[in-house]
Amino acid sequence: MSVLHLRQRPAWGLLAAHYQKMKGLHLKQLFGEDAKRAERFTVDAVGIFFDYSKNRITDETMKLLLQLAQESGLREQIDAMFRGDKINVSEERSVLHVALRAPRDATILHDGHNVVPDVHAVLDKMADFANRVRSGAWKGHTGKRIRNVVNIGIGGSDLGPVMAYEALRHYSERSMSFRFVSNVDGTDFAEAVHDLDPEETLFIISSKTFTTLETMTNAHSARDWLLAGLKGEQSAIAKHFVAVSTNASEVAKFGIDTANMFGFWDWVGGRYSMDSAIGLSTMLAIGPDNFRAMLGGFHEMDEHFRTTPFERNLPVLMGLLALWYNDFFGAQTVAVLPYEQYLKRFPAYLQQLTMESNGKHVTTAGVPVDYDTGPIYWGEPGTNGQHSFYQLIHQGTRLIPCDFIAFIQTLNPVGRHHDMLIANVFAQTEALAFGKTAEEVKAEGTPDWLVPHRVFEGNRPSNTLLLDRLTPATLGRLVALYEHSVFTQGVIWQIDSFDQWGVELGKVLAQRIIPQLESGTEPKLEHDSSTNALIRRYRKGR
Ligand code: G6Q
Repeated sequence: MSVLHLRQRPAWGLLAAHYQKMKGLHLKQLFGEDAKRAERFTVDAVGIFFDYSKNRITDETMKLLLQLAQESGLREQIDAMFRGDKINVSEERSVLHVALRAPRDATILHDGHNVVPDVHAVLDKMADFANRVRSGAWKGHTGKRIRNVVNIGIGGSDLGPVMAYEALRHYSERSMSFRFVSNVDGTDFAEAVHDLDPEETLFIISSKTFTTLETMTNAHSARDWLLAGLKGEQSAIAKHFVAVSTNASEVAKFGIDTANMFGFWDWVGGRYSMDSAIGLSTMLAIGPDNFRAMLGGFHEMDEHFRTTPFERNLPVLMGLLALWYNDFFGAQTVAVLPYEQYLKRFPAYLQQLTMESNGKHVTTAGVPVDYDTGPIYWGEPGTNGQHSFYQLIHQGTRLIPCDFIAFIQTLNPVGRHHDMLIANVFAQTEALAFGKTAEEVKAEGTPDWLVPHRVFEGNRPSNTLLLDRLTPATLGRLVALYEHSVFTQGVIWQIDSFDQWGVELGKVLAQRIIPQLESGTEPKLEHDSSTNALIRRYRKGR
C-alpha cells in the first residue's frame, strides 16, 4: 500500500480541524456529560487495565486517530515487521525482537531461515550456564563459587539489564550480588568492584559489536583487576569472563573462549535486546524459569499487538494518544510515573527505547519531516516526583501528558504503605484532570490575594495503567507495550525507528580527540578555537 505524506492523509486534516474544537474543552465537561466515559475509554487486556478516559479526547478523536493509523499503513507495517521484512531501511536490516520471545514451535523467517530454533538454542545454553553458576557447579579459578556478577556494557547492552535486575530484584538470588558498569568514567568501574573478591566474581562483557569504546575500556580494566587479584594467571580468564556478542572474532581476540560466548543477531537492535542473550545477567539473577516467564509476557503483548483490532489494541492506543498531544497540542514531553519502587530505572530505560527510536528528522525516504516526531520521555517513581517536579505538571505553562503505572498488589506488604501509595496515584490523576477552581479555593476561606496561586486549571491528561502484581511476565508485557507504542508512532511519522546514527556519531567523535589528550608532544590542533582551548587547558592540568 502506498502511504501519503502525513499532512496529506485525510485523517490528519480532520484531526487538525477537530483539535480546534478540542483545545477549549475541559475534562470536567467531558466527564460531566457522559457517565459512562471511564467505561468506554478503558481496555482490560493482557493483564493491564488501561484507563485512558482522563485524556482530552472524545469518540470522534479516537475515530480519527484510528483512521490515521489505517491510512498510515500500520496494519501492513506490523505484518512486515513480524514477517522479517527489512523495515530498518537505513541499515537494511530486519527488526525481529519479537522472535526473541516466540515459543519454541513458532516459525519466524529471516532471509528464508527460521530463526526460532536459533533463539531457543541460545536460551538453552544461557539456562545451562545460569543453573551451573547459581548452583555453584561453575567454579572460579581458585575453586570458589561465583557470588558476584558484573555486567559490563553500555546503552542497549546496559539499560535493559539494569532496569530488569532492579525491577525483578524480588525474584533474584539474594546470596549473589549484581553490579552494572557502563560509563567510561573510571569511577563507575572502581566503585563497582571496590569491595568484591576477584575469586568470586564473574564478568559478563555485553556488547553487540564488541568494539564499543566504553565497554572495551571497562572490559580491559576488569581483566587487569582480575589478573592482579589472581596472581596474573591468564588461565583464570576462562572462569571469570563470558561474553554476549554477535562478534565472535573480537570476543576471541579479547581472550574469551567462544565456548563461553552467548550470541545474538543483527536483527536485534541494542535497545530491543534485553530479552536476548544481553539478558544473561537477568537470567543469572532470577533464574531460567523466571526469565522464560518474562519472555512469555513479552510474547503475550506481541500477539495482542499483532492480532487485536486497533480500537482495543493497547500499544496502538497508547501510541496514538502520545501522537495526539505531540503533533496537535504541541506537547514536547511525556512523563512516565511508575508508582512502584522496583521500577525506578524504568523511565531511564524508556528514554533510550523511545528517544533513540523516534528521535529522527527525516522519513524513511530521507525527506525532512515537517511535523514533530519523538517526544521527550522522562520520569521518576512516585511518590518522590510529587515532592519535586509535579508542581510544573499541575500549575506550569506546559502540557505534559503522563503515564501512571501502578500495581494492585505489592510485593512487600508493610503496614498501610501500599494503600497510601495507590491513593496518591488516583489522587494525582484526579487533581490533574479536574483541578480546583477559584470558587472552590475561595470557599475554603482563602484570602482573595492568595486565590490565583492556589487555583489549578486541571485539564491535564493522563493514562493510568493498573496491573495486578509486578512479576517477570508483567515486566515483559509492559516493556513490549512501550516497544510497540513506539513502533506505532514511528510508522505514522514514517521514520526509521530502528537506526541510531546519532549514537554512531558519538562513537567516532571522541576517537579523534583521545590521542590529542594523551600524546607526549604538543599536538597540532585543528578544531574550532573553543575546542582547541579546552584541549590545551586539559593537557596542562592532567
Ligand atoms: C541501541 C544502540 C546503543 C548500543 C550501545 C552499545 O539501540 O545501538 O545504545 O546498544 O552503543 O553497543 P554495543 O552493544 O555494540 O556495545
